[in-house]
Amino acid sequence: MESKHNQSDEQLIGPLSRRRFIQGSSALMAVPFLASKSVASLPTDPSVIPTKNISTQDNERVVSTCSSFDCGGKCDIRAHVKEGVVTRISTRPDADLDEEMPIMRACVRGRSYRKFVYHPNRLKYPMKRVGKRGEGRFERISWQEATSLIASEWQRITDQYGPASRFVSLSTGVTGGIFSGANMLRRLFNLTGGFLENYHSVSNGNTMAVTPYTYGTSASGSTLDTLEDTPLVILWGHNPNETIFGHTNHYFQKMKKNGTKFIVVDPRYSDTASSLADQWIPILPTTDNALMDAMMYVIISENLHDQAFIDKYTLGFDEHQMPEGVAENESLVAYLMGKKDGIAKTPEWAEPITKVPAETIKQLAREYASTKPAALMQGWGPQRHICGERSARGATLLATITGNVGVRGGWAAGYGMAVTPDLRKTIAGPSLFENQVKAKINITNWVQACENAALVTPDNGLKNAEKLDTEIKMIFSLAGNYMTNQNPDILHAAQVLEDENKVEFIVCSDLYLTPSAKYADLLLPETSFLERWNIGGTWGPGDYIILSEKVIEPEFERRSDYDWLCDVADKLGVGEQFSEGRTEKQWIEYLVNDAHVKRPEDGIPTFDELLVKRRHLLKHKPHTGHVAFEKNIQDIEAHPFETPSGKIEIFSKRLYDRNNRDIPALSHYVPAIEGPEDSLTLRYPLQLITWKGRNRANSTQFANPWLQEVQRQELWINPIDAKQRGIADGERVTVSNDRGTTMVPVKITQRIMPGVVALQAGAWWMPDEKGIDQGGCANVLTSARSTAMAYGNAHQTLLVEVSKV
Ligand SMILES: Nc1nc2c(c(=O)[nH]1)N[C@H]1C(S)=C(S)[C@@H](COP(=O)(O)OP(=O)(O)OC[C@H]3O[C@@H](n4cnc5c(=O)[nH]c(N)nc54)[C@H](O)[C@@H]3O)O[C@H]1N2
Ligand SMILES: Nc1nc2c(c(=O)[nH]1)N[C@H]1C(S)=C(S)[C@@H](COP(=O)(O)OP(=O)(O)OC[C@H]3O[C@@H](n4cnc5c(=O)[nH]c(N)nc54)[C@H](O)[C@@H]3O)O[C@H]1N2
Ligand SMILES: [Mo]
Repeated sequence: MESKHNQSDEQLIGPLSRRRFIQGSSALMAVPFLASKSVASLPTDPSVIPTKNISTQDNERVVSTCSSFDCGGKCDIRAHVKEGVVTRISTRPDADLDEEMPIMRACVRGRSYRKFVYHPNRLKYPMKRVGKRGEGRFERISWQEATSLIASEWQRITDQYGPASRFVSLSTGVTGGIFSGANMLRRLFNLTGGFLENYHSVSNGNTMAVTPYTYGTSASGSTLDTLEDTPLVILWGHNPNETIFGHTNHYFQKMKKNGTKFIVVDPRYSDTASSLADQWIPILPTTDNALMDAMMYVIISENLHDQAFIDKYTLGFDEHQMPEGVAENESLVAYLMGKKDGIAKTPEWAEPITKVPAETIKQLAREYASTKPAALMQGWGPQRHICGERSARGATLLATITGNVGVRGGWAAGYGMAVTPDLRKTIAGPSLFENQVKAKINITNWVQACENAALVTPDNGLKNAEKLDTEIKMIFSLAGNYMTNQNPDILHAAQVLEDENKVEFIVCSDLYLTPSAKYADLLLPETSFLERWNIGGTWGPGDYIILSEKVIEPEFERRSDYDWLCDVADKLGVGEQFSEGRTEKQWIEYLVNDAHVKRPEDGIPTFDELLVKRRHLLKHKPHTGHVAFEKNIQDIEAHPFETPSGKIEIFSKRLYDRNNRDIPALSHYVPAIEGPEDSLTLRYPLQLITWKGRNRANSTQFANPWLQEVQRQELWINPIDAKQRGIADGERVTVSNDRGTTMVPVKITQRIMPGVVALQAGAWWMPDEKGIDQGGCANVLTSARSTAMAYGNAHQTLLVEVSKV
C-alpha cells in the first residue's frame, strides 16, 4: 500500500508518507505548558501551544512561522518584523519546550533564513532566455509577456504533441508545506488534458518498494517514544544529527542520557557518530549485505537467533520452511552455510569485502542478538545505492531472526516510518483533479523521456502503458533544482536539455539563478515562504502543524507561482475553474477547513484556530505508543502479515520468480556494479558517497553566505589515500570518472575510511569553459543507472579517482 502511490511521490507532498501527521488512538493529552512572560493570555484549548504573535517594544512583531523546505524537520522559527522588514530570526524559547512539543527549535539553517530571503542575488523580475539554452543569459520581460508566452507555448505544444508531452520536474523546494506551485500546476494541467506524471521517491523509494517484500507493507516504523527503554540502537547509515528526521534527536539524546548504547555503521564518522555513538563501524559502501550476512551467520551458528519467533511468524529461514516450487538449498540457513555455493558466509569471508574486522563482526552480531530488545534503524543513504533494495531488506532479516519485530523497544528496519494519514496529502490531494494521461514514468526515466520516448519501457520503469507516445516537450520546474544539479549524471542531462529540438519549452521558478534555472527559457522569480501563506508539517511522527504566515510583502516583481498560474489559466480560458475565485491564502484556508470537517479523526484545526486565535502552532492528535506489527505478532491468526504467505518473508517467492541476480529472493550480498569489487576500480579505485550536510537542505540555501561559513564544500579523504596521491590538506584536487570531473579542496581526515571519499550533496554545479565543474558538485560524477526492482535512483554508487591538479 505504501509503495503504490497514485501521485508523484516526491512532488505531490514531498517524499510521501515518511513525515506523517499521525493518527493516534489516545485522546488529546493536556499540554503542561510553561507560560512565558510575553504571552498575554492562557489558551483554553489544551492542544494549543501558546507561542503566538508576541508583541514586544518598538512595534516589533514576533511571528511564529516555518519554512516550507524539505529539510528533515519543521521548526518553530520566530520572525521579528519591524516596519515590514524581518530584522532577526529567533526560535522557540527554551521555556516553551516540553515533552508534548519537544523541540524543533531552529537549527543553523533556520536561523539563517533572513540571509536567504534578503540576498541581493535573488531573482527580481521575470526573464526570458537570450542566447543558447543553458548559457544562463536572460533579459527582463513583463509578467504580461511571460504569462502570454506560457499560454501560447502550452497551447502549441499540447496541440502538436498531446498532453503527455508535458512534464513537472522533481521539485522539493516547497514540499514541506501543504500548498505549492507545482501542485497547482498539476491542477492546471489536469484541467487541460493532463500531463506525464512520475513516481518513485528519490529520497527513499528503494526501501519503500522493497520493505513490503518482507512485511507486506513499507510502514515498518514505530513511534520513537517506544524506544525509551531500548538498551541498544544500531544506526545503519543513519545520520539524524544532520538530517533531523522529525523529533529523532530529541528522543536519541534522552535515550543516551538514560544509558542506551548507540553503534553507528557508516563509511563516514558522521556528526551522529561523533555526538552519539559508543562505537563507530566503518564499512565500504555497497557491502552492507556482506556484513549483515556474516552477522546472521554468527547469530545462527551460535544459536543466538529466536527460534520460537522464527517458527511462528516467518517463511524461508531453513529448508523446512520454504514455499512450494522452490529448489533445494535456497533458504537463509542454506545460503549462510554455503550449501549451494560452497561458501560459508563467515566473518572471515565478510572482512575483506566490507573491511570490517571479523572480530568486530562477531561482537556486533552477538551484541545485537543477545540484547533484548535492540533496534537496528536504517537511514536512507544506504538505500540510495544501486543495491539499495538489498541492503534495506537485508536488515529486515536481521530484525526478524532476532525477534525484534512487533515488540516494544525493537525495530523492524527497512523503510522505518509509520503508517498514518498524511495531513498534507489529505489537505492538498482533492484539489488536483484527475490526470487523463495514465502512463507514468519513474523519476529515473525523465532524461530518457526527453531524449527518445522509445528508451522508456515497462522493463525500466514505465507504468500503465507499453510505450510512451511522445517525448517530453515542455518542462516546468517550480522550486526544484533537479533538471541538472540534483539529478545524477548532470552532464548527460544538460546535453539533452541543450538540444532545443528535444524539449521545446522550459519554465523555471526559483529564488535564485540555480544551475537548473540556467536551462530555463523563461525564468520566474517566486516569492519566498516569508512572503506568502502556507502550512508546514514535520517529518515522521511530529504531530503538529505550523502556520507559515506571510510576514513581509514581496519586493520587486516577485510573485507566487499560484498567482501567475491564475493569469495563465485565464489566458487558456479556464481561469474560473482553476482558481474557483480563491486567492492563495483563501485556498489554504479552504483546504485546511475542508480537512477539519472531513477528517475529524485527525484533529486538524480550522484556519481560524491557527490564525485568528493567533497561535499558529497547533498539535493535532498526538501520536505515541505505536509499535509496528505489534498486532500481527500478538495475534498472527487474526492479523496475518500482508505478504502472500501471511508471514514475515525472509525468503520471497515473488523475488525468486523474478530470477534477477541483483534482487535475490533472500537479500544477500551481491557485488555491486561500481562497487569495490568491480574491475573498474583499476581505473577508478575510490568509492564516492555523498551526505546531507547541516548547512543546506539539498541545494536550497547554497548561496546563503552565513551557511557557506558553516561548512566548506570539500572532499573528505583518508590520510592513507591522500598520501598515496601526494595530496596535502586543503589542496584543490580533481575528482573524476568517465562521466565527469569536479575540482574541490580536500579535507584529509580519518573521519572517512580508506578507499572511500565523500562530498556533501547539493553544492551548485559550476562548469568552467572546458566543462569541468569548479564547485565540488557530486552529480557530475554520479550514475543514472537504476535499481533492479524499483527502477529507482542510485546517486550513491560510483567510482572515482582523485588526483593532484
Ligand atoms: N541537513 C540536512 N538535512 C536533510 C537534508 C539536507 O539536505 N540537509 N535532506 C533531507 C532529505 S530530502 C532527505 S531524503 C533525508 C535523507 O536522509 P538520508 O538518506 O538518511 O541521509 P544521507 O546523508 O544521504 O545518508 C545517511 C548516511 O548514510 C551514509 N552512507 C552512504 N552510503 C552508505 C553505505 O553504503 N552504507 C552505509 N552503512 N552507510 C552509507 C552516509 O555517509 C550518511 O552519513 O535527509 C533530509 N534532511
Ligand atoms: N548526489 C546526490 N544527489 C541527490 C541526493 C543525494 O543524496 N546525493 N539526494 C536526492 C534527494 S533525497 C532529493 S529530495 C533531491 C532534492 O532535489 P531538489 O528537489 O531539486 O531540491 P533542492 O536542491 O533543494 O532544490 C529546491 C530549489 O527550490 C528553490 N526554492 C526554495 N524555496 C522556494 C520557493 O518558495 N519558491 C521557488 N520557486 N523556489 C524555491 C531553492 O532555491 C532550490 O533551488 O536531490 C537528490 N539528489
Ligand atoms: Mo530527499
